[in-house]
Amino acid sequence: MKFGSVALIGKCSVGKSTFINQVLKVKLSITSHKVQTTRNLISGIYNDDDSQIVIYDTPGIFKSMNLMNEEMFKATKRCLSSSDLILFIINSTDVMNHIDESIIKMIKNTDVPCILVVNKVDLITDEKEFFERLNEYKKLYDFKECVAISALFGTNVDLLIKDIKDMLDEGDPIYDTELFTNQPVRFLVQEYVREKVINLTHEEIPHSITCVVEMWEEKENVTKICASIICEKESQKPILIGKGGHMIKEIGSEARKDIEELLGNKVYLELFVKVREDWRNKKDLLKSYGLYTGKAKDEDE
Ligand SMILES: Nc1nc2c(ncn2[C@@H]2O[C@H](COP(=O)(O)OP(=O)(O)O)[C@@H](O)[C@H]2O)c(=O)[nH]1
Ligand SMILES: [Mg+2]
Repeated sequence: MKFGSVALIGKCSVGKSTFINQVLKVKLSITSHKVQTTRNLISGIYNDDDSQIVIYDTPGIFKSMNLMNEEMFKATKRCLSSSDLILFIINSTDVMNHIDESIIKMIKNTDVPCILVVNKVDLITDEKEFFERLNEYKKLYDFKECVAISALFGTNVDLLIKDIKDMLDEGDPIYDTELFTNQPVRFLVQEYVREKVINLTHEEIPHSITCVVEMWEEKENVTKICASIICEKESQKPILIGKGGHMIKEIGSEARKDIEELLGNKVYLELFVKVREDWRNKKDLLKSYGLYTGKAKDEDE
């Protein structure tokens, strides 16, 4: 039996969350074409007959550093050094830039072996150019392995899993093999709502909100959930509610479909919008939203 943990790292939108969902065959990590969707370290658990692999989807690296982003960055660093294997995911059509270079630096700072995963191979049009771009990465670091996949379509994902298993040590599972995550269901529900907001709104809204489940009640044949969408300015409230409540209704009905699929039960979802001024810079609020661990303080400073 193989057991180990694997951390995913890579620029925004390379397909880390799509990969974890493809491996687990469930929607664990929310995805969007907009940058900076993943905020927490999300761990998924892959189980098969001869292995258990804990996969961490990291939030990655950011340009702007508010308190929330700083926390996410530190959590990412901790996660990389404490895992057994790192998957550095790149997009086959991207050109290497300074963010990739800083990621490679982070990888070098750990003693953890790393596989270079080239995602979105379905988008390659010019192979020669592709191999040239790939060489730029390979020059900077001696990756244990390089695997080309399409996380969206599932191409070569099984091959990659096999490579991962080959590189992990023998060990017994530590989680129940029926589980696909150690995240509470409540967290997933909050994330589903947040995904709908990200996909339905524009500009600063996607980054300025978070979602909190306030009430959860199991009734006969239906799960009743009340949740708040927290925004950071009074002016964002009418955007989230929309004309005649149109936006909040659409967010709610889209999220409800996903939650029903997750729970396998009928769901009644009620959403509210609340304003918490500048919440992304307030430690207490970040803590209560599960976005601040406080651990970072003692290590890196
Ligand atoms: N064409 C294509 N698109 C992909 C693939 N993997 C992910 N995407 C898309 O890329 C976008 C970003 O994916 P996401 O998983 O959120 O990226 P993350 O920021 O690295 O977690 C989404 O719109 C995905 O549907 C792939 O293999 N092929
Ligand atoms: Mg993501």
